Amino acid sequence: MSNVTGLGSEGRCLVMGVVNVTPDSFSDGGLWFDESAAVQHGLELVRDGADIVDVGGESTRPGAARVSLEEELARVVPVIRALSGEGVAVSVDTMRAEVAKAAVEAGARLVNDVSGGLADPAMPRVVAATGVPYVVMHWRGHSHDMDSRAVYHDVVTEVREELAKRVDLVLAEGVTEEQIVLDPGLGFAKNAEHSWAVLAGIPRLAELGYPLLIGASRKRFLGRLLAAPDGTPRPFSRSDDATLAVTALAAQAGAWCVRVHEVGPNADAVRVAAAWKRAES
Ligand code: PMM
Repeated sequence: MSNVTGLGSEGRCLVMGVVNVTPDSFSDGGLWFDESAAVQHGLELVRDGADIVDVGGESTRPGAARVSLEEELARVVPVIRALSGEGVAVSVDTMRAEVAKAAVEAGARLVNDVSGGLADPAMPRVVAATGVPYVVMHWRGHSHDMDSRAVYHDVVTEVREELAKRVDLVLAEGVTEEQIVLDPGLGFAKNAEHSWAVLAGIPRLAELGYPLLIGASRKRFLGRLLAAPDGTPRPFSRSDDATLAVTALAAQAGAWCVRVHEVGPNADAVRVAAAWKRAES
């Protein structure tokens, strides 16, 4: 899928490394909260093989409260400006149109909106005006109560239908087909069973005709799978190998990009998947 504006496919699944400039994100909250630490971490992710660095200033961990617009801008814009200045392809992880606009002005080359335009109705129009790729994620509501929305009859069908509706809406607001990347939103209003079903459903989601981004890294459904015999979930700090397995399988299933915290091994995994696929053809 090399049709996404300005970001080629390199003949393999791309790797998006995560820099959360937050005090409270699920797995790395507080680690890169300082501006220069965040920039250094972003550069390290690129050295490890990241194609894109995703900079976010608002935690979406389950139960998280929102930050103010001013706080979010102050967290992400300087980091995006510095990384972009170093030639890094930066994406901004935000649900706010004003942050997306400021981020693109600071050099961001992709807008990653976990709400798919639902949290801020101005977002699709603003992204349309920028012309940068737009990640439209499946989302049913803010983090404080998203778990209560994890109710489905047939999760893949419903995620697909709800994403298709978002696509119609963002297209109507002026976003072009070439800008759109879809993401099923693992863990967002989805329990572990739903997240596995969504991964198995990648081929059906790909039928929508847009590149797919998959964000499994360190999520709760991996910790649940790897729980101790007494049922205690595996901590996120020890679920990177499971993330890697998802990356290899998602790449094999046709994902356009994976969003991960630990870039190096995942960058290797997507190369393995690409070599395997090349050998098949
Ligand atoms: N997950 C998180 C944050 N942003 N963006 C996209 N497109 N897809 C995701 O799955 C996603 C995201 C939450 O993870 P983190 O708090 O560990 O970064």
